[in-house]
Amino acid sequence: MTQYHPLTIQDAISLAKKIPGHFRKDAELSCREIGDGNLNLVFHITDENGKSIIIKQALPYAKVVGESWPLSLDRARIESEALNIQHSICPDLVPQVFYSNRELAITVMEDLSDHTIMRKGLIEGTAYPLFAKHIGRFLARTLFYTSDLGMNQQEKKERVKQFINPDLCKITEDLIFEDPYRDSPNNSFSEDIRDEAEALWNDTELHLEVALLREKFLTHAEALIHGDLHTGSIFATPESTKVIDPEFAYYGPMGFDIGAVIANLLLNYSAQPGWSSDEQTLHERRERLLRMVSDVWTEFETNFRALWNEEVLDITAKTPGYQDLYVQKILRDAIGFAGCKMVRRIVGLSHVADIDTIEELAIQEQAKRTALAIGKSLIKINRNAVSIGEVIQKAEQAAQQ
Ligand code: SR1
Ligand code: MG
Repeated sequence: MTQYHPLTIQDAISLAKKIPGHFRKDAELSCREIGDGNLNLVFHITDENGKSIIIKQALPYAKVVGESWPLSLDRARIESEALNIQHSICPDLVPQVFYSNRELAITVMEDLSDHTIMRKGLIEGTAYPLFAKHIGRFLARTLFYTSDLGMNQQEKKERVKQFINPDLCKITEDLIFEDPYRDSPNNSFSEDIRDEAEALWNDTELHLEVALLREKFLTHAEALIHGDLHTGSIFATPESTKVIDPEFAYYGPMGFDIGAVIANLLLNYSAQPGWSSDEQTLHERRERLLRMVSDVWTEFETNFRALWNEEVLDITAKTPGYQDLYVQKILRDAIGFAGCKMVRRIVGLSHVADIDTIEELAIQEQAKRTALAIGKSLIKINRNAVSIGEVIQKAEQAAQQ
C-alpha cells in the first residue's frame, strides 16, 4: 500500500505515466503546481503534444492557515465520489475522474484549462449567457436525483453515511454561521469596516435568523449538496460550464448550493464599481448579474418541477400542494444561505478576489458595505420571501446607498 506523502513535481509526473490511457511511458511530461485554493495541491501535467490531465491532492491540513489546522484526507475520497455521482447525473457539466487513490488522497481528472475560473472571468467582465441555464440544470438534477424524491429512500440513507464529512462541515459551521457574528480570532476584516463588523456582533435579530439557518445546515439531510459552490468552484467559457471541487459535499439542505451561486454573483455585483470602467459599463454589468441571479433560480425551479412531475419516486410527493411548499422552502433557504455566504466573505476568514483585489481602497470599502447590506437583508427576509424578485430588489436598494 502506498503511504501518504505530499507529491513532488517528480512524483506527480511518475504517477501520471502510470495512469492507463493517457501518456506514453517515454512521453516528455512537464508539470506545474497550480493550486491557488485554500486546501489542496493541484498539479497540471502536459505532454509534448499538449495532452494534459490534472492531479489534485488533499493536504492533511488547511493550506490557507497551516499545519495548526489539521483536516481529514477523507475529503479526497468524498470529492472523487461526489464528482462521479455528479458526472453521472450531468456529464456535460462535471469533469470526468480518471483515477483516484484513497491512501494518497488524490483525484486525477480531466484538465479544464481551456476554461477560466468563473470568478476571474466575472472580474474581467466576461458575459456567460448560458451559465444560468447550465447551473440551474446542474442544481435541479443533482439535488433531485440524490434526494428522497429522486432515489430509493433506503439507498439514500446509505449515501448519507457515505458522505459524512465532519471536518469540512465544521469549517462551514464555524466560518459561515458562527465567527462573523462574534468577535472571533478567525475573523479577518479591514479596519475601515470595523463599524460594520461590530454591528454584526450586536444584531440579535440577525443572530436568530443565522441560528435557524445553521440548524438547517446541521440537520436537514435533503440531498447530496456540493457544499462550496462559489464561482471559484466553477470553470466557465461563454459556451460551457464545469462544476469542480465538491470536497465539502455532504447530505445537507438543497438551498445551500443555490444560495452559494446567488451569493457569489451578488458579491461580484457589489464589487463592480471597482471593475467597470464607466457608468454605462457598471449599469450593464450589474443588470446582467441581476438577470443571472433571477435566471439561476428560474432555471432551477423549472427543471426541478419538471423532474418532480415526471420522475418522482415518492408516492406522497403527488399530494396536492406539496411541491409548491417544497419549492418555496428551497427558495427561502437559498435566500438565507446566500446572505450568510455574502457576510462571511467580507468579515470572516476567507475572502473573495472580486472585492479584495479592488485597488482603490475607498471603492473597495464601499463594495464591502454594499455586500454586507445585501447579505444582511437577505438573511432578514429569508423566512418570509416569496419570490426571487425580492433578492433583486434588495440588491438594487443596497447599490443605491
Ligand atoms: C479554511 S477553508 C476556507 C474556505 O475555503 C473553501 O473554499 C470554503 O469556502 C471554506 O469556507
Ligand atoms: Mg474548493
